[in-house]
Amino acid sequence: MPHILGFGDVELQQQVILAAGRVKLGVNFAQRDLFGDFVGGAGFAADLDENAGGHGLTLLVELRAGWHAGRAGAIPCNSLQRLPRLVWINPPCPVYKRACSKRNSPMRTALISRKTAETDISVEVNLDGTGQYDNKTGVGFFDHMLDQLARHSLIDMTISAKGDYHIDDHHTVEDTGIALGQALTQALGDKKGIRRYGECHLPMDDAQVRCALDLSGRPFLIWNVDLPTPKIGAFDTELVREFFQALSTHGGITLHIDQLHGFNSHHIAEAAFKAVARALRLAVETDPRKTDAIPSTKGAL
Ligand SMILES: [Mn+2]
Repeated sequence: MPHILGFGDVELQQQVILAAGRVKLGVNFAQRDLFGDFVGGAGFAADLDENAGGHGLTLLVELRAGWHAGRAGAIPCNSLQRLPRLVWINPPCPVYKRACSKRNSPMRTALISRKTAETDISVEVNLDGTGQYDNKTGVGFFDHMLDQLARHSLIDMTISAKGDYHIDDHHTVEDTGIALGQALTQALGDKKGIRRYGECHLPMDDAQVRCALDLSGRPFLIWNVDLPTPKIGAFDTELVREFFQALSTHGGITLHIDQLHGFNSHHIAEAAFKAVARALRLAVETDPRKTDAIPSTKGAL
């Protein structure tokens, strides 16, 4: 299936169906073929997830055109390219996790839609991607940095944001960090089999920035970086720290970023994003020596 939508929460399934207004769902929790009478509308076709077995709460819906489900239900979608391959609308329920753990390679993807009075943001990630990106936040230098983050983490990233630019770029940058952190948290799920830790010393011309991070679930930012100019083009340099603070908090990341050298603000900021990207790449990757366990003696992260 080229484009699928996964969710494991009956209440949300009903929201999607009501909002779409095009499909009917017959649910019988005791039967394996409980989704047999899911009737496709103009844009929908449905299939039973064969891996769900008798659990009955995992449904994969193939989206053929026009719609995908966001947090508030189904919303119009511009093109097939914008459709997520897999969406977890909310953190997977235990039954959904059980169903996923049966797969040979569970999809580590997420979509977050976050709307406030200040910003309207959607973030899609695929941790097992190739570093493809399409980032449009309305803040030019920030897009350049997000592109670096995707390219060098190999996490596919599609971010679209609209913010209250008439004030400044602060809310847009901070809230994008929040949404991206939430997406990482959701895509990582229970963190089974990941390496957990990552680090990188990244040079860029005059700048060298070191990142050491732990996907610990315990947010903590160490920010030992001095950007010598208040602006990079039109961008307020203090927002770099704001972004990483939000990413750390909502991604549950112990995130240490230290500048070792550098006098050019653009180079220092870019080296920071690239260092975090390379460290993230290591940390989210599967450890082939221990694929079946959560990397903690506590048994949870
Ligand atoms: Mn650059």
